[in-house]
Amino acid sequence: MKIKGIELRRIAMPLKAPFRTSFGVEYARDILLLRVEAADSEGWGECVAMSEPRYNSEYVDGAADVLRRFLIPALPLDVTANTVAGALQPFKGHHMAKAALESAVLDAELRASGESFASYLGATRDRVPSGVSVGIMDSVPALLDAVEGFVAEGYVRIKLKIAPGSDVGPVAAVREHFGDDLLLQVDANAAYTLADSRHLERLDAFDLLLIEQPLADDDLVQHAHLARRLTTPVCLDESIDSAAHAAAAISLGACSVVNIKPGRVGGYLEARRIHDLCQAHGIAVWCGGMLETGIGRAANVALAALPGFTLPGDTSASSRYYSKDITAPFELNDGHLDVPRGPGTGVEPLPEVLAELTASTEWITG
Ligand code: NPQ
Ligand code: MG
Repeated sequence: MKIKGIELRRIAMPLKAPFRTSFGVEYARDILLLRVEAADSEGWGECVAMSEPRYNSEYVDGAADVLRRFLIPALPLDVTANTVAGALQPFKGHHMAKAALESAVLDAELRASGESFASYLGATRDRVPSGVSVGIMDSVPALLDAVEGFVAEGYVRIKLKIAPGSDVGPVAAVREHFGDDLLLQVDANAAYTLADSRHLERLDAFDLLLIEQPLADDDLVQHAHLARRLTTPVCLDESIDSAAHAAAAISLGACSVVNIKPGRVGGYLEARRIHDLCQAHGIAVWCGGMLETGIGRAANVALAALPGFTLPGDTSASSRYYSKDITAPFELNDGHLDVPRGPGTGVEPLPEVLAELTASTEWITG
């Protein structure tokens, strides 16, 4: 596929409500979109980096910079999605920037051939169960209200963000209020240390599906120690940057579940390799989320339809975060999202909405 040029577009998406985690609170999303213009198709990719490097080391200005200075110029003029990662390999890190570029190329390629992301990746289902991530709230009543609303909407699994000082209490209250049938899990975003093991053991009383990323990103060995002490399964998010990290974590016994985020691992092709590896080792996977617009969400839903994704993902409806999405909104249907089946991601930005939210655009030719 011959590439004519690539557009970098920054959009500002206000969040419906502030989203608080152990690393901070977000009020809006500052998102970098890529549009690859090829000879006879175009493709879109979404960069999931945050505006500040709080979730991981990437941030959106940094992603735009590395894309324009190094990654885009390194692409051969004639490229296929399969060869993108190899062409970008001389440049270390920057997985979210690389993932956005590979996704846009893959979208353009699949649109040209008429195949969907779902079909290309090997999806085996036509809808996926939808979970929701609930931010840290100011009070337990506010948290119960929020969870009540999501349960009423049909979300099949609730994930509570936790942090030291806001963990056992809120989790106990939610379990008590909603009963034993609620699928419930927690995400600490690396806020604890191994010295908190005894405290984290208290979460074992609440029959959680898993505890996500309790310890620091590079604490693989410490996660293995913690996993041996908890009955709650340990799931890794930030620690898993690649299939190689996943293999190391599995081999160490650092986790029994993996949260797969295509941005974090450098793209949908690496995401699929992690899926395959985990499936071969009996490690459950689920699809994480980074508050994507409809562009990133569509591709995530396609990935989540692969057979090894045996737990509900953070693949929520568009309305979880946004009153107006840039694509036709993803909507819950009996707690599920339909897997798009059109060419590429199967969704396109709505031109008027996109124009309204655009802060800047930049056109880059090889
Ligand atoms: C996680 N996501 O699983 C992340 C973390 C996260 C859905 O819980 C702005 C942009 C705010 C990305 C907050 C969910 C964010 C963000 C949290 C990602 O760890
Ligand atoms: Mg997480």
